[in-house]
Amino acid sequence: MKRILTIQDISCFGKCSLTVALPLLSSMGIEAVILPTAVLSTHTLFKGFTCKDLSDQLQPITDHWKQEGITFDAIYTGYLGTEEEIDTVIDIINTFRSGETLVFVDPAMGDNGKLYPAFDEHYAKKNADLCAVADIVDPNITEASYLTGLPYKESYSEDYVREMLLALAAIGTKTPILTGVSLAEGKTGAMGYDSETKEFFHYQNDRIPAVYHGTGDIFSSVLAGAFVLGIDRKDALRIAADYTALTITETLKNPENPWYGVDFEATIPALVDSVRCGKLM
Ligand code: PXL
Repeated sequence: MKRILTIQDISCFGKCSLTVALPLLSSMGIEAVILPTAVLSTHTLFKGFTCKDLSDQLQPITDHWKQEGITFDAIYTGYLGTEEEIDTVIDIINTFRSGETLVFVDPAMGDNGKLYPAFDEHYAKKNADLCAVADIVDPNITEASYLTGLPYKESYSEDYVREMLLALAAIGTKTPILTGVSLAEGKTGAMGYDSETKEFFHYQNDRIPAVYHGTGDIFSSVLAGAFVLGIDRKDALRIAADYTALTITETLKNPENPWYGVDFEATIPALVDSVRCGKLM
C-alpha cells in the first residue's frame, strides 16, 4: 500500500484541509499519515474561530518518525500558517525525501486575485521557496501570479497559461499544474507542464456556476493521491477534476446545503470506482 504524509491544519468543523485529505486518500486505498500544523475550531470563513498553533510539535513528531525508520511514498502539503512553518516543512521534506518520494505542494494562499487575509507578499515569496523543492505544485491563477510575479488576469489566452506554467517551472518545480483554468467558454479545468519532456497537458470539464469552500483541497487531495498511485497524469487530472465537479453537483441537490463545504462524503463511492476500475464519473 502506498503511504502519503500530508501536512496541513485541522479545522475541527467545516470541511477542508485534513478533514478532506484524510477520508479521500483513505478511500483511494492510500495510507494517509497526518501532520497537523494547527487545530482550529472551524475554518477561517467562520467569525471568531480559535486556533492553536502546533508548529513547535512538527520537529519532535517527525524526529520520532525518523527514529522509527518510517518512510513515505509521497509528501503532500496544503495550507501552512506562517513563514517559519514553511521553513520547517522544507526541512521535513529534505529529511524524508528519497529518490522515489513524490513531493506535491498545494501553495494554498489566495483566490480571485487576492491573498487570504492571513498572508502578505513576503509570505508568498516564502511559499515560492517551498514550490522550488516540489515535484508537483497546483496553484490557482491568483497563487501562481503571487509566486511568479506575473500579472493576475481574469480573462486570458492559452498563451498566458503557458507563460505562467513556464514561470512556475523556472522557480524549480518539475511539473507545475495551474488550476481553475478556462480554455473555452463554459469550461474549466487545469493545465500542466512537464519540464523534463517540455510537454503541456490539460483537462477541461463543464463549469458549474457555484462556488463552495474546500473544493481546492478536494481537487489537490485526489490529484496527489492519483499521482502517488502512479496513474497517468492526464487521467489523474480527469479524476480529480471530475470528482470535484461531482461533489459540487451533489451539494447543489440539497436545498439546505451547508455553506461551509461540499457533501463530498456522498460521492466517495464514485471516487473509489474511478480509481479502482478506471470508470468515468
Ligand atoms: O481550504 C484551504 C483552507 C485550509 N485551512 C484553513 C482555511 C482554508 C481556506 O480558507 O481557512 C484553516
